[in-house]
Amino acid sequence: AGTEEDQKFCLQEVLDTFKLCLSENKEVYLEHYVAGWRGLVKFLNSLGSVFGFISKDAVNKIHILVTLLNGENGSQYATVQSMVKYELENDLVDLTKRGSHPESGCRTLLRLHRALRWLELFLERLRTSSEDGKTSVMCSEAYNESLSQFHPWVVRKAAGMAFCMLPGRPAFFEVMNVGPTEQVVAKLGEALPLISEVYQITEELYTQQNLMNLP
Ligand code: 1PZ
Repeated sequence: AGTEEDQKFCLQEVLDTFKLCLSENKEVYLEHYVAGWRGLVKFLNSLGSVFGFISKDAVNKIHILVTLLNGENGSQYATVQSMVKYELENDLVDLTKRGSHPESGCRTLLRLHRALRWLELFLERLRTSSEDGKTSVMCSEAYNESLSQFHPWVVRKAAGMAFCMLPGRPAFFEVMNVGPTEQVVAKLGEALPLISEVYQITEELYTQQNLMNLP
């Protein structure tokens, strides 16, 4: 039997987990945030092994957060808000350079948070693209506008090469596993505001707490 990351992707599932992310008072549940990423990794894996170096990093970060969630102080990690408060109050974050806490929840989540902006930009392009739109172009445009600024040259280069291997829009929509094109577009329209809200809330929290540049 394969691991969870090998199972078949369904966009609906990811949509559902991002729906569950927000509490009534707009806090972000880490458990569901992580589950959302798991779903995305599943999707990436079903696109082929050239994306392995990307999904490997994402899986690694997911595991760091899950370990914290299941650890002895797991209850402090219920939401992104409680995680930030707990780690900052207990000096568990390397703030200016890497030191004794290279795998804090705060810095790990920041990496996924930055990637979430890429996702938002990419999915919005997919949603509004025409039949013959090039996914590789949409993907690299979204990447260049967001995540790339945090990556060294080698990673940007490797990412650019991987993007070229993306399937065309029809095959891409097929892998999303939600039915005909119009339904995929509708689902994307549903998912995007949720992803965007989770992103915005995290962004505001991190900016407020001055955590945007964690090493
Ligand atoms: C559909 C095509 C997927 C394209 C994904 C676009 C993102 C490209 C990112 C390529 C970088 C992967 C290599 C690892 C880089 C890490 O150095 C950085 C920083 O972490 P650090 O080194 O500081 O610990 N990691 C990241 O920036 C997180 C990247 C997560 C990417 C998750 C993508 C999930 C895709 C979902 C597809 C729908």
